[in-house]
Amino acid sequence: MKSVVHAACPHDCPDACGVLITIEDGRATRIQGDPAHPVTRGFLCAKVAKYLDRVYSPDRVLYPMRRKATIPKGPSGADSRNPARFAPARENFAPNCAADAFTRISWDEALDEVAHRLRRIADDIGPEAILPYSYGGTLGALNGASMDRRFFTRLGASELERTICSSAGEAGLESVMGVKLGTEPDQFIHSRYIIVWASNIHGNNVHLWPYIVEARRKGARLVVIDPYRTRTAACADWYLPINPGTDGALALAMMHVIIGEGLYDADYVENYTLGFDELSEKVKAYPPEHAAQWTGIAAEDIRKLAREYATVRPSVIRVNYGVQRSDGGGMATRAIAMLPCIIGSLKEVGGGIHLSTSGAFDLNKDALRRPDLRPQGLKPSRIVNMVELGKALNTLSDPPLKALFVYSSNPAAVCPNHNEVVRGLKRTDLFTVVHEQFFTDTTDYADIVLPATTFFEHKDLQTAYGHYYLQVSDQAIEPLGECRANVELFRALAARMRFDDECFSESVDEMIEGALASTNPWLQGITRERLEREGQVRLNFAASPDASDGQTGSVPAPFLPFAQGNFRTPSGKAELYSEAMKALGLDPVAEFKPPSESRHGAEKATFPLELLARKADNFLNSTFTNQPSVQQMEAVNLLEMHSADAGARGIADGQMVRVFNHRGEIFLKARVDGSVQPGVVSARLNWAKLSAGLRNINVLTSEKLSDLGNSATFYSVLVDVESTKSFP
Ligand SMILES: Nc1nc2c(c(=O)[nH]1)N[C@H]1C(S)=C(S)[C@@H](COP(=O)(O)OP(=O)(O)OC[C@H]3O[C@@H](n4cnc5c(=O)[nH]c(N)nc54)[C@H](O)[C@@H]3O)O[C@H]1N2
Ligand SMILES: Nc1nc2c(c(=O)[nH]1)N[C@H]1C(S)=C(S)[C@@H](COP(=O)(O)OP(=O)(O)OC[C@H]3O[C@@H](n4cnc5c(=O)[nH]c(N)nc54)[C@H](O)[C@@H]3O)O[C@H]1N2
Ligand code: SF4
Ligand SMILES: [Mo]
Repeated sequence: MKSVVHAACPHDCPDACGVLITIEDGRATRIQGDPAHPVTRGFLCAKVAKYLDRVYSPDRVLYPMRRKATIPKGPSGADSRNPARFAPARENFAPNCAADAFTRISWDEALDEVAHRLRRIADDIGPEAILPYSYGGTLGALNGASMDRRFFTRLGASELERTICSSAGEAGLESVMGVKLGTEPDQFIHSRYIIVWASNIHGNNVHLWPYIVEARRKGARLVVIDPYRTRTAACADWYLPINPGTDGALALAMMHVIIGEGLYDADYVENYTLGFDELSEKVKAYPPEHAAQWTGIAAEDIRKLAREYATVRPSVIRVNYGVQRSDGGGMATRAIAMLPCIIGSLKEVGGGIHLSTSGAFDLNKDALRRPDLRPQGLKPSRIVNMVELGKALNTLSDPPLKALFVYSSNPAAVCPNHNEVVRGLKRTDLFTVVHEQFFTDTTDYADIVLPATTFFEHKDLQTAYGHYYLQVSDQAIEPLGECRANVELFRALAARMRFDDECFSESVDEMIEGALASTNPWLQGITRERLEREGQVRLNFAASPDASDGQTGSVPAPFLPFAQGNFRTPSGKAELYSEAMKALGLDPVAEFKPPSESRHGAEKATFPLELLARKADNFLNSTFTNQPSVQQMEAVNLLEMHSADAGARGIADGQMVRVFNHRGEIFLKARVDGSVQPGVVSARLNWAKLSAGLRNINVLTSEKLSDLGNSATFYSVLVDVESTKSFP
């Protein structure tokens, strides 16, 4: 029997694609992009197009496992033979050797043991000795954050501050606009000037590209601002390589020009912004000549960029999270978010700014997460920042962490200061549970490994952060082996812990309905049944009185939420001056300070080169890195560097190098190909156990938090490089 199921890709990606899965006799035989999804348009990225290989991989975790008493924590068996070296890994890499460290147990045994250990830790030391750790494995509304939150809240565990990705930028954007809304992808067709700012469109947001292509066919110009020459930069009309972490200076200098030359929209500024006078005063300190020293972009180019951006209309900014992975990333995003406010492009179809659209999906999160389950009488729970996992595992006291429960995340690969994370994970007195699809870097440190479903194997509700379509993702196949979805795992654990609150027995459909029961008008008329019937439904912007969106026939009118102000800030205006920023001890307008770990920063004397510890175009953070068919598409274990820096160190293309700083060292192969400027080197995220010495790029990155939002600073790292012949 053959059938086709509509699902939605739950990976941490703005595109949130509609997916069609063909099922024959209970087995998935084909995956394709849903042609009916207006943004997916029938195609998938290269990695998810190969998803059958992932679902049916021989390397899946299929059963609960317990570490063998004789096997110490850490990569073991064949893994420690230094699997990958510089070759794509398949012949050397046998992830299931990791499985040799474990013995298969039943779900009953696993649940009993986990419940027993957690209960004992909670009773003897206190529930705050337990830390859940999850992030972007699935962005499904249910499996991402519902039953798990209920469980840990009811338990009184320490709370994880989930800010490893985007919170600095979000805080920066929200400080100006009050909400995360962005230019809808199809409006890009109407743009005539497109600035792609710290955004790797071909790698991380590929479904925006067709709209940009269409705009360019009609004459739009594409400008890319990125320290790394991405594929998008390579095909831009104008590529501006910027020094990492200096975007705040560029944005302030652009506003210097726009305001100084009277290119701003006086009417929009007058009616819908707050603090224009203070901003005008502030930007006087940022003439292009000044910004040029930091950014590495010539003053004349900054002037030209500012003038073109303000006058070639509509102009739009696709800013992404690359800007905010540095010390001053929140402030930089704040400054960039001011640009469309002063030129008034938020009222134009094809104008505005797009960082994220996630603020539009105002699901009933409390219904999903149930913060009210926290036992009465407990003090507010301790908050542990996920970026600082190493520090937390090694130094927290009162109480120290005694149990770590990891799901939907691979902290032993993605967390900064990897050596410290690993030191903590190796603690023999730490009880670690990992719920996973694969034997990752993190399962190498687990006491108990539990098998997790892929999105083919469970149902969920899917929002997006790059468009405005909500979807139900249907279950396509039965779970493989004994895999369980996050929702089912925490439901079962709650029962084992004898949490008898009714919400632990809510069905998946009831949970979806609970999430949709929101007072937000944009969700009006969107029911579970309708989502199941239609696959994807655009948010109901017509129902909102404050958006200038009226449904005209069957064609939705363009969504221009800020055309007449309506910012969700305290003042209701775009806040170019912000009391909230002032209260945080930050400049209430905006300012630029070089990241401390940069060539202009306080730590400039430590190491000479700035490292971009970037994502890989064909992986998704550390996901997909172990999949042979995906590995074939990605060059791994490379250090990209400029010929000037390579030459000065006697390094030739293809040679082995040691990359190091005070936190650690890794061994990579030099590639001297012009993707970075002098003074900058770049390497990509991968599994540690697929890299020489079993260490990945995060041995070099810092736990330092950003200025806003307590986010990570993966792109503010100083290192040095030397050629080497010996490596571990
Ligand atoms: N293929 C693929 N897709 C992904 C991911 C992946 O790993 N692989 N990850 C997903 C996730 S979790 C996220 S958060 C999104 C993120 O997607 P993006 O926001 O696009 O994130 P990044 O790749 O971190 O950064 C984007 C670009 O910013 C550049 N950049 C770095 N520092 C600076 C700087 O200081 N200034 C400027 N102007 N540019 C800078 C980088 O070189 C990069 O090309 O993508 C998602 N999609
Ligand atoms: N050097 C460097 N480090 C980075 C970044 C960078 O750009 N450079 N990017 C950072 C960013 S932006 C982010 S968002 C983080 C991402 O950090 P993570 O969210 O940890 O991302 P992934 O590496 O994709 O790991 C997700 C894991 O969840 C598993 N998984 C998938 N679905 C499910 C599920 O339904 N249930 C369970 N239990 N598990 C599941 C996958 O198999 C995978 O191993 O990494 C950060 N780390
Ligand atoms: S990872 Fe992104 S582009 Fe690829 S299928 Fe999923 S949502 Fe679409
Ligand atoms: Mo992310």
